[in-house]
Amino acid sequence: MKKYETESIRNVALIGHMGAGKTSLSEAMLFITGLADRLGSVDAGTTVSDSDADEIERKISLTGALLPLEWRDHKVNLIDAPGYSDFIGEVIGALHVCDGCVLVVDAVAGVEVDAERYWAMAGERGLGRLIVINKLDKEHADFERTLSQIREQLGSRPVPLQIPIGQETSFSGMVDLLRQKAITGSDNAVQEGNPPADMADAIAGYREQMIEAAAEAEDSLTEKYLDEGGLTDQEVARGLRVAACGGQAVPVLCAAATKPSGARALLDAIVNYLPSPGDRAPVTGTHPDSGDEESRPPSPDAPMAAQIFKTAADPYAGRLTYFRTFSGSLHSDAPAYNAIRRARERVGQVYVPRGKGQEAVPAIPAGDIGVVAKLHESTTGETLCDESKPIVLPAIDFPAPLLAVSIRARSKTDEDKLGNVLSRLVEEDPTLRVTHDAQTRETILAGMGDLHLTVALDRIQRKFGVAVERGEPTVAYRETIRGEASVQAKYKKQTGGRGQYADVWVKAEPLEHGAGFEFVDRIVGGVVPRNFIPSVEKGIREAMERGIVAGYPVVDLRATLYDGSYHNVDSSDIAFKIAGSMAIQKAVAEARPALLEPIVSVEVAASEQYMGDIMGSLNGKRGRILGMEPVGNKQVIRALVPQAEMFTYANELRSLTQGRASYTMTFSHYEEVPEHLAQRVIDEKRAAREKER
Ligand SMILES: Nc1nc2c(ncn2[C@@H]2O[C@H](COP(=O)(O)OP(=O)(O)OP(=O)(O)O)[C@@H](O)[C@H]2O)c(=O)[nH]1
Ligand SMILES: [Mg+2]
Repeated sequence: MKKYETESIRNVALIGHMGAGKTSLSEAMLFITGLADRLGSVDAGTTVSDSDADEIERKISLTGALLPLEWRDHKVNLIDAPGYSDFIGEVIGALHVCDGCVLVVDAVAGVEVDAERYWAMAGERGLGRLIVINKLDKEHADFERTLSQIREQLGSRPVPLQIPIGQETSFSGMVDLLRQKAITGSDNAVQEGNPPADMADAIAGYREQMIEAAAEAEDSLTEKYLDEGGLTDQEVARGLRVAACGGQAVPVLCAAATKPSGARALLDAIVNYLPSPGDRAPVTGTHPDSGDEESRPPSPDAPMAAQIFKTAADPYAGRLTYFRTFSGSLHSDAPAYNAIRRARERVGQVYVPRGKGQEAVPAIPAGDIGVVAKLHESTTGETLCDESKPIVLPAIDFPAPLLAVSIRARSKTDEDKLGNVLSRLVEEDPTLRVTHDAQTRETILAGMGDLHLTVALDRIQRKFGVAVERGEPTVAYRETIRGEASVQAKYKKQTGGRGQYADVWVKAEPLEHGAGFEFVDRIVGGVVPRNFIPSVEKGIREAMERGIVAGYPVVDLRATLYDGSYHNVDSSDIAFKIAGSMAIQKAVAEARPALLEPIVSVEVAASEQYMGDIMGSLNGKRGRILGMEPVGNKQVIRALVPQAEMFTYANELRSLTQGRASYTMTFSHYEEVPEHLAQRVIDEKRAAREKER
C-alpha cells in the first residue's frame, strides 16, 4: 500500500442493527478494490470480516474488523462493527477512532432499535455520517418508508444521492441524482445509461431536495442558490460534504450488498463526503504529571500520540494491539511510552491488514490506523506517546456489564488454567468482567448479555482448550443509600508487642444515579496523618466493592473523612484501612440502604393479533409499556422491564406467538428494587453464601 497524506485518509465505522448487511457491504468493497479475489458471503462463511470460527458458525459479526482499502487515491480504513447490542463495546471502540461512519439500514426491516442507538452515539461524538439503505433487492423492501423512518426515528434529514430503479425482485440498480445517470449491473461490471423515462418526475423532485440541502449547508452556497437559482455539481458536492460532516443533513445511498450493487458509489461517497483526520480539531489529553491539558494536532510531524482501541489474542501471533495515531508517527522497531503506566514499550513490526493477509509498514502516521503484535504493558484505551512529550488521551468509555453467570472449570487441570485464560479474555474485551466471590468461592463472569457470555465461554473452550461449566444467571444488582449518616469507627488491638490503632469519622451521602464513588478528604490539623488517608480510602473502596447489605457493589455514594485520631506507635496503613472499611459498613447500614436493579428497554415486534398477550405478559413482569406503533406490517411495543424478569423471555415469547415475534433488549438504567422484593434478593444471596460454607 502506498503512503497516504492525512488528508487522503478516511476512517469509517460501518454501524447498524444486527443483520442489516454491514459485513456483506464490506465484502463487496474489498472485492471491487481487488482485496478479495472472489465475493465472499456471510451465509457461506467466506467473508474477510467474519473470519473467526464463532462468527462463521453463528453467521453474525462478533468483533469489529479493520479492513483498510484503497479507492481513488485515498486510503479508507473501514471498520466493520457488529450489530448485535451485546457487542456494543466493539462499536464504541470503532467510533472512538473513526472520523466518520456509515449507518447501514435494512430496507425491509427499516430503522431498528440498535441503529437508533449507534446513530446517536456517532452524533454525540461529532462524526460525519452517511446512510446506506441496503437489501433493496429483497421482498418487501421499501425505500420511501425507510426514508421517513430516518426522518422520524433518527431525527435526521435524509438527502438521497441516489434512488433505486425498481424494488424487491425487480431492483436493477440506481439513478445517480447528481450526474443523472442510471447505474445498473453488478459492481464489478457496472453499466451507465440514461435513467428510465418514467422516473423523470421522481428524479427531478429528489434532485431539487438534494440541491436545496447542499445550498443550506453553507452561507455562500445559500446566497448563490437564491441569486442564481442553481448550483454547479461541484458546489452541490461541497455543500453535501459540509452537511454530512456537520449533521445538518445526511446523504443517503442505495445498495443490494450481496449482488453486489452500491459498493462503488458508497466508496465514492466516503471519499467525497466524510471528513479526513485532518479535518478534526487537535486531540486533547492531560500531562501525566501535572494533569494540565495538552493538545496534539493531526500532523505527522508533531509529537506522537496514539491510542489503543482494541486488543485481540491471536493464537499464532500472540497479543495484537490495534491503535490509531492521532498525532505524529508511530514507527516500527522504535520505543514508545505509555504515560499512564509510566512504562516504556518496545514496538516491533507495525503492519496493516490487507484482505485476509497483512502488510508490514515502516510507520503509522497521524490519522492512520495500524496493528502491532506483542506489546507487553499496554491495553485498550491507553495512549502511546513520545517519552519526552508525554500525554494521556481520555479513556474510552465502555459500559459496565449487565448480566453475570457463575462459571466453573470441569477438571482440576482446567481450573489451574482458568485464571490465566480469563485475564486474557478480559484484556480482549473491556465489556467483560471477572470477579471472585470470596465468600461463595465462585468465579463470576459478567458481560453485556446472554449471547456475549455464551460466546465468551465458547472462546475459553475453543481458543484456549479449557472446559468450563456455566451456572445460573445472576442479575448485576447494586447497592446504594438514600439517606446520610456520620459514624465513627475505631480499630484497636492490643496483643503483646506492637498493637494496632486507627480511628476515623466518616460521613456517607447519596450521589445522583450513575455518579459512582467520590472520596473527600476533610482532615485538618493532621488528626489523621496524610500518609494514612489513602489507606482509609482503600478500605472504603474495598468494602464497597464487596458489598455491604447484600454482597453487591455499592455505588453512587460520597464518603467524607472528616475526623479521627492516631497513635504514634500503633497506627499503620493496615489499621486505617480496616477502620475505613468498618466505618463505611456502619455508615451504609445507617443511611437507609437500597438495592438497585438493571432495567432493560425491550422492543417486541409482532402482528396485531398478538399485541394483547404480549402486553399482558410484559405487565406481569413489572414492565412499563411506553408505547406501540406500526412498523411495516407489524406492531412494535416498547417497554421498560426489570432485567431479572427477562431471563426466560425468549422461550415465553416463542410459545405466546408460535415463534412469530421478535424482540430486542438493551440496557436502559438502574432503578430501586421495590422493598418487598429487595428483601428476597438479599435473603437469597445470603442463603447462597451459607450453602457454600
Ligand atoms: N437479499 C439481500 N440479502 C442481503 C443483503 N445484504 C445482506 N444480506 C443478507 O443478510 C444477512 C446479514 O448480512 P450481514 O452482512 O451479515 O449483516 P451485518 O449487518 O454484517 O450483520 P451483523 O454483523 O451480525 O450485525 C446475510 O444472510 C446476508 O446474506 C442484500 O443487499 N440483499
Ligand atoms: Mg457483520
